[in-house]
Amino acid sequence: MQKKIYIINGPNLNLLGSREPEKYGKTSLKDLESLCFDRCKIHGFELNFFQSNIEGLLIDEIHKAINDGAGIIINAGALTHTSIGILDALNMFKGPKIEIHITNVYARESFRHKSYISPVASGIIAGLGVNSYLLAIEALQNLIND
Ligand code: CA2
Repeated sequence: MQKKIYIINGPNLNLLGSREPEKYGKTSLKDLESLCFDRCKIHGFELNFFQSNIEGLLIDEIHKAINDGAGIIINAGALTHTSIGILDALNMFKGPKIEIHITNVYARESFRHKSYISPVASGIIAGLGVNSYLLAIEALQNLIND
């Protein structure tokens, strides 16, 4: 059976490609999903790609990953900097989990320098545009299959 990975996207990332392209790039979330699907296919991963603006739905998705996920890639958006609920849910997931950001959060406002997720992440990728997602899939491939 194929190993399933979860890519979980938080608030406002549904707007990808349509607003602030100088910051977040021109790729839409739909196009990003399809790029991720193609990359997962190469590595033999089944992909569950999810976005929500609602914190509880993101936590529900992490719970699904606890049941059947081999790895998690999460861009929790602004909730990265505030959510103990997401931290607690991620902490219960025992497999590899990669925190990602499109922008370099450390080059931005100081409130973006704090992440509740980083202490439980296997690794962090930030500032590489939507390529952060593809690099995280590569990282999971190493962490899961090696
Ligand atoms: O750089 C990232 O990936 C962030 O997680 C994006 C969040 C921000 O709050 C984090 O500090 C860093 C914001 C997501 C907003 O997404 C948009 C996408 C396109 C247009 C407008 C917003």
